Amino acid sequence: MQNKDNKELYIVGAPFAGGQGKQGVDEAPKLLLREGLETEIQNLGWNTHVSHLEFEEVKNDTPISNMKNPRFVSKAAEKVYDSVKAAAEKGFVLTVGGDHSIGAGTVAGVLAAHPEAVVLWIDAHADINTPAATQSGNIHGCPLSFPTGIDELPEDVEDGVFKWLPRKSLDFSRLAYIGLRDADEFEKSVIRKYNIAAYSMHDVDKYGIARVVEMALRRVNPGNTRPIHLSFDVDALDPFFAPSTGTPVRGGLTWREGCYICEAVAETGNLVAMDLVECNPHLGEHDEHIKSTLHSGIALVKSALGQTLL
Ligand SMILES: [Mn+2]
Repeated sequence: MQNKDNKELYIVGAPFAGGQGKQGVDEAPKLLLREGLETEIQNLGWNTHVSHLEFEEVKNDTPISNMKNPRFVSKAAEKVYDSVKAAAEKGFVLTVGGDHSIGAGTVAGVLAAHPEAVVLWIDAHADINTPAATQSGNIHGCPLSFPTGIDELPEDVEDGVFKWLPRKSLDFSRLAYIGLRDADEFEKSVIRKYNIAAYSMHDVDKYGIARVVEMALRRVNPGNTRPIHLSFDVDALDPFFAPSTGTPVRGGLTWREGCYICEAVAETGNLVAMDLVECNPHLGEHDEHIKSTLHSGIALVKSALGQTLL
């Protein structure tokens, strides 16, 4: 359980772009801070501590299974894991990406500090492809395959790629999705096979966002006893509100629906960690697109950290 008097908040900047093919997503942490992220958090009563990770390129990083940049991503996610674990033992940890491949590290890191934690994955995509099943080869579509243990990488995997990551630390009964609208056939089969709590945009349309959040939390955290890790991919929002992102998909959450999810999770009193990923300031047609994406991200973080409308 979260110690509610602990107002120490660790911002881990994870400027990593190697989990997908588009440059620019690595510039988001610095830009979000420049747009006032830290000050806004301080204004909500948190004591902030900021660190920025650095990731070393890996030479001759040939594919393993279908994964592109496997050694680079594995090393980066391990670095994220170490920082997130250390921070989560001391207070709230906000990891700012970077692409969503760092989620392998944040989920494992939060679970190392809070073994009972549940994960809410807010995303247009399910990000649970395996190294063999991924069509694109981009590991930002695979992070959940590792902590759930379905990745099927052999024990003696080349260069120990993702060997550092504790497998099966995340039980499927403790993972919930909200906002899905672009899961591929393999991911749909995984969701069905393991009976994962998955709420697509169809469910948001049908039940409304309040009931969806309530149902998701009831499925993975009945009794509200477990700590919560909220991993928010900005592409969960409709591209109208977050156009500057690598894999935008129409028909997403509105600004208010996104903020509502964060507010409702904050209200549980059990949120211990959040990721904000996939803001890419190189994408978008003009400056307004970039600004609105960054400000959507900041609004989500504030909503998760205690800001209320009244
Ligand atoms: Mn994602």
